[in-house]
Amino acid sequence: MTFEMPSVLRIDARPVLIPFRRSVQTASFVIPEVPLVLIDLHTDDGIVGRAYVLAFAQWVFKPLIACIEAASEMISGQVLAPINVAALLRERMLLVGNTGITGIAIGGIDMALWDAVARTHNLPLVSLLGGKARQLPTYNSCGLWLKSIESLADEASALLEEGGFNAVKIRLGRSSALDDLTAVRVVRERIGIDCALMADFNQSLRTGEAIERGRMLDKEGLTWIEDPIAHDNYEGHAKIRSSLTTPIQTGENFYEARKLKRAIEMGALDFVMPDAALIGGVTGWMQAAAIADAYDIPMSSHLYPEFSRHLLAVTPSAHWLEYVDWAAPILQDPVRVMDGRVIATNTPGAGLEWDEGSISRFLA
Ligand code: SMN
Ligand code: MG
Repeated sequence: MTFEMPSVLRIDARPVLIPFRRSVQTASFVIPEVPLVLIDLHTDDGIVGRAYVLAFAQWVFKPLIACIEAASEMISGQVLAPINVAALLRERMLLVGNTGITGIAIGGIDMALWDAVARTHNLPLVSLLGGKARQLPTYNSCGLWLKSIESLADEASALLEEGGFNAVKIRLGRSSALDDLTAVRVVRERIGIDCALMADFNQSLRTGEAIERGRMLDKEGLTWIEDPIAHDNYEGHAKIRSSLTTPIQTGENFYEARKLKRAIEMGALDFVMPDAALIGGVTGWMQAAAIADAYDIPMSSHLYPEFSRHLLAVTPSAHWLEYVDWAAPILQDPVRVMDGRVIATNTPGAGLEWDEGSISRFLA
């Protein structure tokens, strides 16, 4: 018996703007509503691979969709082979660059390609990748934004209750370092010592300041300090890391696995948390997972819980899954968290089925 893979016909991209339950406010950016671009990759045997990407801001819709549509023309007629198609796209976009909007487009298309391959073989993505679904430790990242300190304790309790979580992430980088310390203590007092507490500065500090603030926080039992300074300042990360005992987490801005290797070699991080889209989709994630494994670096996910539940299950040094519910309103079967754990779906693909009724309401 022979098997012939289908070919790519075209990619459709649609913008949606979904309200947040708690809108994103960090020390370096604000996102008032969730701007997603939905990707439908059609094959010539009728299978549709699906993924969405976060556009970060509404103005990004136009150039991102233009980029996905250009990519659609570049790969139309190609056999459904994500590794080869991703290489082709990278080659065609080499001179423009593979970061930023083009990087998001390449990653999103790669995810949709893998979803289509898994659907073609009638397998959940985790099985296609050779793994088995398992319960993944998950933290709730849907709140504790840079808001008034008075609201944090109650919000922390609410976040834990939402899915039986025992881990949450707080955002830091207030103008006063003491206020950050107070915010962490207020949340810790409420959640107790047995709950994991992650802290994200969203790249808002300079190296010296990060060392000072890091030292103030070093005895607070944080699981990690994330992105204290500009994401590509590896020298600075290394200095901070050697001055603190709290592990340094970074990587949500890595646009290819090679950046991880370089950051590790420069001593910039203890933990890494690639973003499934930015790192280059499933293809880029698997390359990053191999590097993290080789250097024994615990690897968590950034956003995209729908794909990440499959990917972390085949990541040798898997650490934490970041849970956000931002795409839930447009999905027929949103990610389910039970006892603070998430498990890969057992339907074909990554488990994304659009709720077309809600999509028509949120179409931008
Ligand atoms: C973050 C990144 C991008 C959008 C929203 C929030 C944040 C995280 O850095 O790690 O969740
Ligand atoms: Mg972050």
